[in-house]
Amino acid sequence: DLAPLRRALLSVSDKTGLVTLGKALAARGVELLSTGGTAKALREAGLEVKDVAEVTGFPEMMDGRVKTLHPAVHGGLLALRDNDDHVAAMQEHGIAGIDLVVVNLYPFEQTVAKGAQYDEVIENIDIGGPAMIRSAAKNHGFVSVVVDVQDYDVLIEQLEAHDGHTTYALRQRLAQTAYARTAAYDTAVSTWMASQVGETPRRRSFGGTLAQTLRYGENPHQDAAFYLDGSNSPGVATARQLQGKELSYNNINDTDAAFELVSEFDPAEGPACAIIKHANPCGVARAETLTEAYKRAFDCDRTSAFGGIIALNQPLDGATAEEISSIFTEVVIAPGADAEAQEVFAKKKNLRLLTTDGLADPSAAGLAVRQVSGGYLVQDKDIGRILAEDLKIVTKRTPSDQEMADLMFAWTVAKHVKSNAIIYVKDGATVGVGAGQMSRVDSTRIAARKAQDMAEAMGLPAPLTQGAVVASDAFFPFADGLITAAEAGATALIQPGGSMRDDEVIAAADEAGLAMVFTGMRHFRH
Ligand code: 93A
Repeated sequence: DLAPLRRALLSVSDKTGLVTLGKALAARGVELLSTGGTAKALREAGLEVKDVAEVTGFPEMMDGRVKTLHPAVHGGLLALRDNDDHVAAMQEHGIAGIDLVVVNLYPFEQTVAKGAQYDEVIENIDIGGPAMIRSAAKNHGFVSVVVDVQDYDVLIEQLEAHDGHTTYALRQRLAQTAYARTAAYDTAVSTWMASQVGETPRRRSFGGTLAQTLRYGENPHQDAAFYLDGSNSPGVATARQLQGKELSYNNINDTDAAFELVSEFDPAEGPACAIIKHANPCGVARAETLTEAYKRAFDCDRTSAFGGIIALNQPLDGATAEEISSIFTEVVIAPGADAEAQEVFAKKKNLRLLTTDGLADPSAAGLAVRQVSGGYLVQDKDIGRILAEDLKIVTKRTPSDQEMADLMFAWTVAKHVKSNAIIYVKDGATVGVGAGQMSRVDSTRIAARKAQDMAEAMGLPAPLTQGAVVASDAFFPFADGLITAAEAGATALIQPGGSMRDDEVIAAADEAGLAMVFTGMRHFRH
């Protein structure tokens, strides 16, 4: 770790906590440098402060637009203290190192929020502040940067605990916070400017990199673009497209849903296939071979699978490609495709084939962002996972081993189906999916009804829901949903539990001879 802090540059618009911090620094013998208003506030509290103007040799000018933008400041922030050339340059040009920067920016967001005129908003775009923050954060090996009044206490505590210096871990964390602040600040500026000039998907910044402007959005009258967030995990954003037309907005959305779902199934445990339509699975299956997995997924709902998006958890082979080619499919995504498969698909010019380097990691933490009018909702990604030993058997009957395996499979699929989600599963394949209904009993009915339709279309003696298990993404509020599932032929159920009427639901399950397990975890998806 470093020598104790010697010089700090304080330049803050929000003066909250400034004097306390200044006193704590001065008490440790740290020299204070400041810009106009900040220096004034510190002097009024009796502290000794050097003006940045004295350091730069230039007065603050142009209404303060140019105060700290000078090599004497940025050299002092950016110089690598252990680099001989950098140290020589500091000596040659009379630059002294700055070990700590405390900056909070012109109140741009507040100025917009109070409805200020255009010129006032422009004057509140801070340039020198973000520049110092970014310089100090880049050089976090040597420099501490504080952009949040909330972090003053942590800084003071560390200086006391570590003899006047900061730890690398703290400087690194502060640097990350600093870049998050400047990114958010620039986003606020660009969002406001977009409101002035009219925003379009390709012009507005979302904190990502524009990867592609799309032909249109969810509908042809909507303009659209695809942004990358810089994370480099296998998925639709990083996949290679081997053939086919350009991906559309809906293709990208559905391909993402398909690939995230199929990635839940470890290839070491066998092939799996998911078919997606309108962001919901219309068939998911595991089997001995990839071709079989595809066929069984297809058999869940052949009608909906037409024009679907297919994701595989293993490289596409020729036989599976042949099978897929028999109907119209929009996109196939898989962790690879062999030469034979590519040859088969080459005949289907419009079919888009995407390959990835492996699967997505379903346990990788991350954030999920959704827009609402006037803001964003941000939450952790749903990486909740239930193991068989976490389940609570609540009925008289215990699920058989086959039922238990199917219950786990159904529960995994349920996480990827829009609420209210009801999934019927038999022998490792979905046989009925009820998605996106406002009432759980409707989802239960729709899934059974579709299985009935499939049985008729395929000439089966009975729908595949006979003897199937059922997963429900949230608890059954009443017994009616469960009774509907039992009438469709379900033998076992998995659901979170936790309803006021759990007793009624359990009694109905016992009466129908069903086995039921509670997960204690919900998987809403909207
Ligand atoms: O107008 S600026 O973009 N030009 C600068 O060189 C500069 N240096 C610091 N704004 C600049 N600042 C900002 O001034 C800081 O980010 C801080 O928000 C504010 C502090 O000014 P004062 O100390 O005069 O209150």
